[in-house]
Amino acid sequence: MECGIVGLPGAGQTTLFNALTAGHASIVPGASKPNVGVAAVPDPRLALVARFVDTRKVTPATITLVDIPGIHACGGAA
Ligand SMILES: Nc1nc2c(ncn2[C@@H]2O[C@H](COP(=O)(O)OP(=O)(O)OP(=O)(O)O)[C@@H](O)[C@H]2O)c(=O)[nH]1
Ligand SMILES: [Mg+2]
Repeated sequence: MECGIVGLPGAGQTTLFNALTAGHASIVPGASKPNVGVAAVPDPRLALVARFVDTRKVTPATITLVDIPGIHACGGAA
């Protein structure tokens, strides 16, 4: 699954991105390029299921996050 983090400039998208991905993307105002990272999705049920299902590999779920540079608000309705 891929998920975009969208918000107004300076709203905190990159801060949230770093927190979720344990990343170190630069906190620079007015960034022009998106950051892409992967966040683990911990699920305590996975280990329990793996005990009962015969499998060679157990792979936790992940989610790909895209930190989108701040989008300026549009003007009001015409
Ligand atoms: N007080 C407070 N400050 C925050 C919070 N989240 C982010 N900041 C601060 O707000 C500033 C901008 O944070 P960024 O994460 O770079 O914001 P951004 O939305 O990615 O900014 P752009 O990519 O330039 O649009 C930084 O100085 C952060 O430390 C929050 O939840 N509370
Ligand atoms: Mg940012």
